[in-house]
Amino acid sequence: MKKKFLIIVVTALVLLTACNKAEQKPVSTATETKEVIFTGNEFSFQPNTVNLKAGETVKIVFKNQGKFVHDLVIERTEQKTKQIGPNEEDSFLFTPEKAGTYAIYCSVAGHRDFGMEGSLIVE
Ligand SMILES: [Cu+2]
Repeated sequence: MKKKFLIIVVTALVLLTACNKAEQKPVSTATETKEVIFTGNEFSFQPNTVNLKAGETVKIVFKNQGKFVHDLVIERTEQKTKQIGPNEEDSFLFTPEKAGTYAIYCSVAGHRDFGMEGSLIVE
């Protein structure tokens, strides 16, 4: 009787271990790159303030929903989209190294003065 009980316990343990092993198997180590999508028109970005984490790579996507050519530039970095026409989009990967506020703006002449700017707040 005692032996039978022991066999059941051992079988249960073996099954449990097998289950745990299956669960611990890594599904995927690749993490998806977070996308931050900005739309632009005459003359603003939507959204115009976005919070990011230092050291975390994000894909900055800019979609032109206006009638003019626009781009998206991150101040103090070399990073920007191409100047794109209506209904076009462009993107780039951005990894903010340090905490702080990075201005974004459209570099087409006059657009920033008309309000085409915003902020990336890096924590
Ligand atoms: Cu513009």
